[in-house]
Amino acid sequence: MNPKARCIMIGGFLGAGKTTAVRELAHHLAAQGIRVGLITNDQGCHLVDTAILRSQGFATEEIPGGCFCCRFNSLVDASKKLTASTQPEVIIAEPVGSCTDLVATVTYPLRRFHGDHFTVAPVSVLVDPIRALRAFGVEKGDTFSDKVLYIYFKQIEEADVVVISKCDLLDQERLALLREAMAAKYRGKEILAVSVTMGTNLEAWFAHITRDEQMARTAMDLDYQIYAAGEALLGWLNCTVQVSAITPFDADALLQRLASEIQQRLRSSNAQVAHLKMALSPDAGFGGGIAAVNLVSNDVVPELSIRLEKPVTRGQLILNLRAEAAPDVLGTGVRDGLAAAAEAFPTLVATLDHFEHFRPGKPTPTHIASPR
Ligand SMILES: Nc1nc2c(ncn2[C@@H]2O[C@H](COP(=O)(O)OP(=O)(O)OP(=O)(O)O)[C@@H](O)[C@H]2O)c(=O)[nH]1
Ligand SMILES: [Mg+2]
Repeated sequence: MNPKARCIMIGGFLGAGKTTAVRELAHHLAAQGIRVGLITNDQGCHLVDTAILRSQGFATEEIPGGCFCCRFNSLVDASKKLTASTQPEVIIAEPVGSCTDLVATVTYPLRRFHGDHFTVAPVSVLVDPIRALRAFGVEKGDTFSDKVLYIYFKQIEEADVVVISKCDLLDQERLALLREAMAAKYRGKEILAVSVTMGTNLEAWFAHITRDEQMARTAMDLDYQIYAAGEALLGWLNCTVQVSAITPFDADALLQRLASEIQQRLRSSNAQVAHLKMALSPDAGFGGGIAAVNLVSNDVVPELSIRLEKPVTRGQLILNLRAEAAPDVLGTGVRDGLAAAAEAFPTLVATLDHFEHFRPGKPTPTHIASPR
């Protein structure tokens, strides 16, 4: 048996489908009897992704309070913690979706300084196809400002393998146009198109990242001033809400209603949503399971990605919102949206618990190294 754990990094912009893919890959490996450990990451704390992955029964460590590059030592510590608890043969790590320069600041130092403990897989960067059609100028529609798009395009540039996710959302013609635009900007780059929810083309991608090693290459040029300015345009909000009711309520319906209420308010404030995600876990005594809802842009209907399908009387809701907007705008949208949604459920009491909203700080990586 190989004593080294394989570290698989699945990156990509906010809402690209990383957690959904991590979940699927983890199940795929577990089904073959391979021990898996997961690591989530965020600028704040109280993460929907962690709640979702833990609800699937996977050993999951989270690194809050900064991206992997700025919290490199925490990433190594989290991996060691997983090793001590579950001895995973594969560790799948999901970096925060506003992070780039992962190869120079994370995978290269991981190989160089911790190569005795880890092998490093090619880095995948997931790309939401609807967002990409707009960002690459193939189709018209809402997108982010140039400095945010700078991060978006740099993420794709540093990918070992670019993965167009959610390909079920496009017909062949639009997918071909997107591939053409991407291939023109990133010549020679390996581009796959997959759908995790439909199970399309996953085998080739999973085989690549579970078998091959990351190839050494020169570091990507990155202007940290523009990167920091792009991150600073994003508003971040993480909160937890205690919900309880005398009359049992439908958790799925509550999440959908809340997402719509917040969406309406953000839209009227011109906030460009990158990802609004929520998870509701019923308190112990009501069985396992979790409900989750996602919204990845202003002009789609919120998607109930995990259904609970049973009435709840008490539980904890985690809400994570990232948008191009001032944090105060997000704060008002969430507070007012929560009050409006709660009113629609008789006897429901929703109490805000943890609440943080901010703009991500300037990225200051632990290691800045030149991969060779
Ligand atoms: N149609 C479709 N939707 C998908 C697919 N994969 C993921 N999604 C949806 O995309 C949304 C975002 O998915 P996540 O996996 O949470 O995205 P993420 O990249 O982890 O998001 P952040 O961690 O916030 O950056 C959810 O509504 C998912 O259900 C897919 O293959 N097809
Ligand atoms: Mg995620």
